[in-house]
Amino acid sequence: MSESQFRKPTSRRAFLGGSAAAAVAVGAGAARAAGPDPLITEVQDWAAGLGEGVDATPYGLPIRFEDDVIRRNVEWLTADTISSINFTPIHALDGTITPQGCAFERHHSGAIELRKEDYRLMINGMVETPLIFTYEDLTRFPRENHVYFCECAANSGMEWAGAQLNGAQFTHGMIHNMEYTGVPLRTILEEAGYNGEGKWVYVEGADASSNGRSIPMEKALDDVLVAFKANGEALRKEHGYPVRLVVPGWEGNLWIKWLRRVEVTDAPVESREETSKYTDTLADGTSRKWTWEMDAKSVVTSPSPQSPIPHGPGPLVITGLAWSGRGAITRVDVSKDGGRTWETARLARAGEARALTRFYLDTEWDGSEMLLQSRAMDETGYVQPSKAALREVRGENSIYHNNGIQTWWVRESGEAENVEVS
Ligand SMILES: Nc1nc2c(c(=O)[nH]1)N[C@H]1C(S)=C(S)[C@@H](COP(=O)(O)O)O[C@H]1N2
Ligand SMILES: [Mo]
Repeated sequence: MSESQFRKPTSRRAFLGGSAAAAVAVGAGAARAAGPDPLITEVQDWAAGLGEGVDATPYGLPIRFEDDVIRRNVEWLTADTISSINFTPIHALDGTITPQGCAFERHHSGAIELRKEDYRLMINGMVETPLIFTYEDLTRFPRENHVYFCECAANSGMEWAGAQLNGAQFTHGMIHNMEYTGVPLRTILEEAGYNGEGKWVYVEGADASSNGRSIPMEKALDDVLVAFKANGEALRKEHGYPVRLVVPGWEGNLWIKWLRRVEVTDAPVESREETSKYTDTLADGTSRKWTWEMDAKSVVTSPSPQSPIPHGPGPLVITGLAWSGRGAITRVDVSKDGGRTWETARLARAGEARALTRFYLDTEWDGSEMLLQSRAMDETGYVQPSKAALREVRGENSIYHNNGIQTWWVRESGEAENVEVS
């Protein structure tokens, strides 16, 4: 757009300085201007010419002012980016649905490109009729829509030994929450003549790693989906285009991307991904195995280290996310004093089973420092534990399933830091 012929404020910076000095804080954070505000009294660039036409953006990206709302990786963790992980910018999102474009990725051998036309899904093993489905075949079965979170079991895994990564994106960002469209795995197993004999399914992807995992038949017949859409559109390449498995409430590693085969078996396969990985060794040398369900967990997303408080004392919205692999979140409490006292937060909507729940604590900040925490409860009565309580049971050798209570030390300046309280 060309320069406007109308008078503009000399510079945006000068304007911001002047405005801040002229504004008087009133009531709920609103400002009463002491002098004329050029943003109101002057014709601005955006009103002095034409905007873009509808042919400019056939498929839209976020406006450039939001270009810091992106996936990030942790460099020391990501020496090899092919077999690696990045993190959802949960500190900058609101609501519960994660846009695919910034939803964390975890690949064992990189994100592959697989055309729908080349897609095949094989059902074999203990079924009457082994079958092969094309993508189009899958779209002819009755389908369902559900919102579920997908959390990598290693989410918060770097925090077992103590507070380490400085930001909710890094400590809790191996999670996303989408609306999936797909066919129940049960429907497809029945189509192949599953007769109740096989007790497990072994599921694997078309990528070089295959990421094979065993799933007990009870779960496979319950709520597992063979999904081909997320948030209304095709899965993105990095999330398994054209078809991925959705295993509600269970660790992300079971959510096979580029799903190519489901084998009905009478016993688990004991693959790499379910023995040497995704198993936690306890202090006494024994190991926890088959830890499929993700325990109830929560985190304050703002304020947090990447989302400091940008204003002084007065009204403050504290917000965060809570979830449980066992069902719906029923309550979230927030503490400002490191867990000594708790206030019950407001849930934006009633908790839904195995999906993210957004909570808010609309509060008055007196400007003093806070040790902010959140604590989730789910419909089974489970209460999110402290990190100390978790370590007592699990020791410090674990990587996976760290659902301990997170603490942010919020300073008087509004800046926040990852800490632990004892
Ligand atoms: N085929 C295949 N499926 C896979 C993986 C993989 O590397 N290959 N990674 C798994 C892991 S460990 C996780 S946490 C989730 C991550 O899903 P996302 O990349 O869509 O966030 O996918 C799982 N499914
Ligand atoms: Mo994972």
